[in-house]
Amino acid sequence: MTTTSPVTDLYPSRGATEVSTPRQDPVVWGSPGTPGPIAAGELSSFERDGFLAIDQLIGADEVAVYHQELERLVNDPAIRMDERSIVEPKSKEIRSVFEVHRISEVFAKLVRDERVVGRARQILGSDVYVHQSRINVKPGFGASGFYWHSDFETWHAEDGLPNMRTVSVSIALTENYDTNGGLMIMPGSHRTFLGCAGATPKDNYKKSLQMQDAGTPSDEALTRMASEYGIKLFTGKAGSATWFDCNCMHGSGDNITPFPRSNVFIVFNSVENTAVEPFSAPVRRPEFIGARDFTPVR
Ligand SMILES: O=C(O)CCC(=O)C(=O)O
Ligand SMILES: [Fe+2]
Repeated sequence: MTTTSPVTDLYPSRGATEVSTPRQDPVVWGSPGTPGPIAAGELSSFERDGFLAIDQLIGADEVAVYHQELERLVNDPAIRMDERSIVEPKSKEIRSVFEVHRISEVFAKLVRDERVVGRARQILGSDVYVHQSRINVKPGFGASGFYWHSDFETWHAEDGLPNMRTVSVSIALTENYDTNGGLMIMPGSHRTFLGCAGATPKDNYKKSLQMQDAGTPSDEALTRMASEYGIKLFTGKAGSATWFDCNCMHGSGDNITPFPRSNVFIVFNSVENTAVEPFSAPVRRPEFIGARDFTPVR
């Protein structure tokens, strides 16, 4: 069965050719004066660059709690068997665990933390719910990277998010060095949407979670964008965080160091931008990857 959305598709993708569309949406949806944990100057740099780095979002004692919880999840045989766990194709180690805010009360509390959800509300200018959460474990000695992509390209094409009103935070639970597969973003790339060439296969998500294929930009587009925007690597101690807009072109390399790079990602979407049917995919992805419960975080 083909499901397509009746809502206007502002961002065509997965057609015969790759196509660029200027961003049709604001980056910061909240009004500048609205109080919150983000300072006015930081909000305008987020708007310009598409990201905001925070040196210390959570303290060392809190990091210990969250890191211990990550270890517990990764070592729990029941979690390994769960469809929400994705394993590395080669080493069979856990690569990601999705929906950690539902699996774990510890991570649920992190989502509700005002330092976290408060920033998301401020950027998106409304109440927010969690579209996706995951831990990306990236253990040492060969964990594979995440190829270049815009999250919004997938969330629009495969999950049916209509507008760019979604923001992610990546919180470091181990130090992110310049060597262990840290997040890389092309600053300013969030202002242009790159619609990717090629139809979405059914069950695409199963493959794409291990290795991205459909929704992948061409070498030519990446060369053009990297030349225009440059590439910024995010490093920081455990407890640091990177907020980034849903349409940033980003990715990360393999981790061949002995030092794990383990981060928790939380994706907040505005309650005024709830998912409709996928814009360019035959079926919806499972709810543990693209939520259909739009209950606001309180
Ligand atoms: O963990 C990373 O380095 C990047 C992950 C990412 O881009 C994603 O989960 O969508
Ligand atoms: Fe991503």
